[in-house]
Amino acid sequence: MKTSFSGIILVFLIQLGFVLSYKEYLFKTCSSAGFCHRNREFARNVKEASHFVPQYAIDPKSVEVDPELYVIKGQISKHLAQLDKSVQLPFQLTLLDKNNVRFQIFEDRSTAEPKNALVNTARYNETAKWSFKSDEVTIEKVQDEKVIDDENHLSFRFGKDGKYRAELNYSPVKLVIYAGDEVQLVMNDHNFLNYEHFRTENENSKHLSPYETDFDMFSESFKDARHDKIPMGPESVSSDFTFKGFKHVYGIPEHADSFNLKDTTGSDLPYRLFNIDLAEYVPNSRMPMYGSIPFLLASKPGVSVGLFWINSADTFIDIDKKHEEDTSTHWMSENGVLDVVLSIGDRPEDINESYGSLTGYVQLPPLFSLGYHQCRWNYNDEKDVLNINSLFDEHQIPYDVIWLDVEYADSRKYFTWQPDKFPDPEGMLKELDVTGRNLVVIIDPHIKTGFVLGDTIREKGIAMKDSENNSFVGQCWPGESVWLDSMNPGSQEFWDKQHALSDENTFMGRFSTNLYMWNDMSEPSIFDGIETTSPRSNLHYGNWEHRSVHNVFGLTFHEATYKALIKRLQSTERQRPFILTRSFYAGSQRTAAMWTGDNTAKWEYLKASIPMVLTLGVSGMPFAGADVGGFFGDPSKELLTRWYQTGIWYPFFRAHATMDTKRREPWVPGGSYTSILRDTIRLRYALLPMWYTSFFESSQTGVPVLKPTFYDNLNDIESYDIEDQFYLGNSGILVKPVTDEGASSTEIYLPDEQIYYDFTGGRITNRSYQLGEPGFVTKDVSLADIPMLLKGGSIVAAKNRYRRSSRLMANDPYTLTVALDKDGHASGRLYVDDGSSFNYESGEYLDVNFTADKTSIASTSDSNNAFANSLGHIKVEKIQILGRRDVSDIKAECDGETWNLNFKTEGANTIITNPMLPVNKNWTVHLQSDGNKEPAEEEQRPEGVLSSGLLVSVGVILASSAAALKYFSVL
Ligand code: NBV
Repeated sequence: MKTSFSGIILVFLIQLGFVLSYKEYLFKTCSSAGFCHRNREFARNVKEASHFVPQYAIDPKSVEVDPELYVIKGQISKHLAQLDKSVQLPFQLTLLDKNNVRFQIFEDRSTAEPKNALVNTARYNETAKWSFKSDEVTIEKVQDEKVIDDENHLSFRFGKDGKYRAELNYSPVKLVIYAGDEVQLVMNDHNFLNYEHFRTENENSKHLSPYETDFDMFSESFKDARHDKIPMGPESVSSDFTFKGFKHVYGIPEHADSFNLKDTTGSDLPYRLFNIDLAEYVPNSRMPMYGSIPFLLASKPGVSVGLFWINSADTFIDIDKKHEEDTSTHWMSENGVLDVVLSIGDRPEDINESYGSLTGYVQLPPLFSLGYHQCRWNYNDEKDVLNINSLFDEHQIPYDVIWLDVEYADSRKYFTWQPDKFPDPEGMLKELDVTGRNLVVIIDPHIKTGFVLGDTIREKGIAMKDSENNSFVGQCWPGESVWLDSMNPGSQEFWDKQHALSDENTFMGRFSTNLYMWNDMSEPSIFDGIETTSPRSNLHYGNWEHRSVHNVFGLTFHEATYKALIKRLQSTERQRPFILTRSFYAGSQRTAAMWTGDNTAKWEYLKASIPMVLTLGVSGMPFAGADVGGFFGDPSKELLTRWYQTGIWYPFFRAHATMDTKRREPWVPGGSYTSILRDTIRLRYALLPMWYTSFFESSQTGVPVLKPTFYDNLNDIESYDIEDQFYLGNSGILVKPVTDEGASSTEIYLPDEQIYYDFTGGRITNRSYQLGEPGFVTKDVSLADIPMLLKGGSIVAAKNRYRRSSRLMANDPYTLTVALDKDGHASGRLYVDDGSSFNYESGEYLDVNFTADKTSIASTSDSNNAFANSLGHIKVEKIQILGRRDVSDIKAECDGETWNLNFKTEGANTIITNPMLPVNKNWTVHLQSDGNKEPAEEEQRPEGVLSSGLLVSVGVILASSAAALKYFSVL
């Protein structure tokens, strides 16, 4: 076996710390990517044509609607003017569950003769098979009797009371989605539809339309890819889509860019989706990153629409916002079929639900994985791991997971332990388990050659192959490696075996059920690859070229791991797996969490992490986070503090750092910094009940876990651009992390006229904010402050006792915080299950609804199952009622009994001190008021009007210049 010299040098340099850094010239831009260059040229020529002649038309006679009104099929003729003949492209139009309209255009290439006889000549049509949650998508019956209206188009109604309509125009081909009579979304509005049909190089010139250029159709001019023979010639698919009346579009992660997507016209880099190892990425960029979700959400008051472009090849998306009212987009993929789902609803959540009905909703994570994760490259040995473990206890900081990066494995041969450094991994795991903690280890898809597992992969033929069908060999962390082809069904059995608990498996051992997996480098990242990844001409199972499957490969890898982990235990004992993946695709949310890769310890990366995580959330991938502290470089103490204060709001909360950084565990900065970090991490734990409830909701409906500001304020256009603050699910907690160095104040946007109670750091105060119209309020902040507000109308359940890990909090009591809205009402939800098994799927959980008004607070649940019934010992130990100081008597009523409750007034708030109400029972707390009480002197408002008869207490408030400060009330 040969190891190339350059490969050895590369691995050596990397080990010395000269890690790959982002070099623009390594990556294609639109002008150097053949298919993007050609499609942009095509679009430009079409736009400039004085008389555009449509090339694509549906032959009306070909259109068939099946008698049950489920599937519409037909042929699109692509006219080749020079040859005076047409290529037939079959299409299919279907209505799927939840207002999803799917349009597919195929090409029969069974007689095509490629330059490389080994490649599968069909267009790749299996992206949906990987991406969708099941093979069987529900096809709905359309609502019209008469779908074919005339010779020019067909149309059908769908949605509740037929409020939406899809119309397919035959010539030129256009698919139009209406809400009522108003056009919302048009496919091929600008005639950029382009489907590069198969032709040989010799006949190519006759196949070109006047709008086309033949740039890089049969050979690559991109420097590193010149050997690519492009065996199928040009095969790109593209179309434009116009969002009518929409100025705000979101999604298509992963990019280090703004939340509301930017105009890309005039730039050589439209948003690109191509999974690559972009080490040291730069913020504010349309460069591709580690994962791809070709899903876009557009919202405006009253209507939201979604576009899911089901394609796993290299893809560019141009966004044109230069139109008065509309946003135009142009989607271009290197190959595959044209397969798109357009969805429509009233609100953005409807679109999240529609998209998730196809690709699945986020897995309900095991509760521990919502706790704090401590990682670095590397914790060196067992002693180091256990020392860090006990330092957390010494400093009374909770955490749930410690992580091991590549160095734990013997010569980076995954599924082994360095024998001298990890002589007793099982003992280490058991010790972690005592305090409810877990270990995550890294397992990458590259496996060292000359190592038994690498050799087995080769022998079994389950490696990714090169274009000659030999196991592909490249350089990565262990040196020369092969890559598991997780698209090969034969690889699962091999992978299962490596993850099985058994005496023979020295890696997992027999008891390592608190060992979980981190799948890194799965783009796949290849040191001597092209654009840091696999050559496109490589082959996967089914003889599919890598170019067709590139973006979905990472998903197939972490799914293989998920399936293997599921099988660790007998079905009755199964635990929810936890896997972190770097590479992802639409559908990854079902089986993995992700993080945003190798960021840098600089303020701009901290700032960029918020819109990135929000984008992932609206794109169906809510279990996301960024490396807290920054992967490269050493953060200042202030930056580290602000990063933790932001990081506790990442759905996936992990600190990580590369090997040449200084240690920076939360106790390292020392003094007041450490006590701030302790409080910060404890706040994450206190709010775990709300995180878990938000994840549960997301796992049922696709709603993002971090809710963007505009979601609940669709009539306030300004809120559509807010990307630095968010709500924690439906909890009502509004957070504006501080991401500016030296900040002493911050501006928080209040998107509505609701009361917002100050909830800084999760603590109640005497202060609240209320504006007469949406606008900013200014809040002073010290380094210790995490700016948080609690929206009137919310009830939050928290667990405030310090425990060493989430598992140890299971029996802890709850504190409820009741924040009445301006009309005197509030509600909240608490979801609880065992946090680890799949029993919740068969109804074993507690789902509580809290409601409050001026006279009562009530808890109701109809959960009647063994799990819920076993929670009688878990009590509500405290109820904080914000802004009420007028209560004279409080009684509890539960199980037919009534008794008095102790309470006290603290500033503007009333605290019920020890109600001891069982969390799993229905109960009511009755509040009796003795009328208005005068506020303490220091709580007097300087001015303002009273919003309602309700007691609202406000201390100091600083209103921004812009917003009209209407209510500012104290009683
Ligand atoms: O395994 C080492 C690192 C890991 O720490 C990091 O989180 C990944 O994003 N890995 C990348 C390999 C290369 C880093 C330069």
